[in-house]
Amino acid sequence: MGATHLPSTEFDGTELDDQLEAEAEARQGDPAEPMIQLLAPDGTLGSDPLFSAYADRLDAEKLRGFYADMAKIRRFDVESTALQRQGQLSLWVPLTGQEAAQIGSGRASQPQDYIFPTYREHGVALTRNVDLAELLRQFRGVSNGGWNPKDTNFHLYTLVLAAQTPHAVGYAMGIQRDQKLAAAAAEAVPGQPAEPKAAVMVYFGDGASSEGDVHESMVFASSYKAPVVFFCQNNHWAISVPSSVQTRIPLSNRAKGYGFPGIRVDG
Ligand SMILES: Cc1ncc(C[n+]2csc(CCOP(=O)(O)OP(=O)(O)O)c2C)c(N)n1
Repeated sequence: MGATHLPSTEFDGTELDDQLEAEAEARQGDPAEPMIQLLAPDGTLGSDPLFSAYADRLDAEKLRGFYADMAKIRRFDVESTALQRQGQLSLWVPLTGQEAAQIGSGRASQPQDYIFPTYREHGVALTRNVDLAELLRQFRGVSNGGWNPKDTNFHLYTLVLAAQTPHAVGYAMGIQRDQKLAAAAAEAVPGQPAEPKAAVMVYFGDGASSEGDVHESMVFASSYKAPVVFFCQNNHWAISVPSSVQTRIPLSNRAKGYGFPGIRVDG
């Protein structure tokens, strides 16, 4: 897959990832399970037995880079909202308050990974080097607006709630099959470098979590052990419906029912 020009991201596959999976599995299922929160609202740095190890690997320059991305995308978001109010854009979907979740997760993705966004992942788009002007063209309704997903491995926005989740799982199952073929080919030709492992990340909202598409996707992902991360951004509202109506338990607890790890993070 393409996107080799993307900046190398912050984490690569290490033994920490295996630890993370085991820890996440041990933690889930408890309704009193606290959120993972490294930074308190007053800016105090807390600690977490597992996740602090990831934070410790980020030096000051990388942390400043995260902050710069968050500031940049906030500025872009404010300007885009103004453009919508001026009638220049037919629609704008703000990301205010979701900057950290988006920049953090986007910067954790690898260039070979493939991202399926909703319509609100402008911060993730920034981390994947999508031309932000293209986002504006799409929301202006320019008929040839949009970007070529192959350039950045960042899919076009999907406005039909949850429709991207089965696409993402299908894509992940495709990666799984390609990698099996590549591994067999590499075995046949000694010395051939192995393809880097790739995964899919799919975003959706708390409201979309009630759609059948999400349920079906999670069943398929689990049954086939597809390399996919379901990234639910719970901003507490689906237009006028509060998240308390979508679920009686923390959404991350649902993962256990499907048979894969789920963690709840303060975004
Ligand atoms: C299949 C479908 N049903 C309804 C809508 C109308 N709609 C647009 S956004 C939205 C709420 C989505 O809430 P959530 O999934 O929490 O995401 P958020 O917009 O809060 O990021 C709805 C119902 C839609 N776009 N697609």
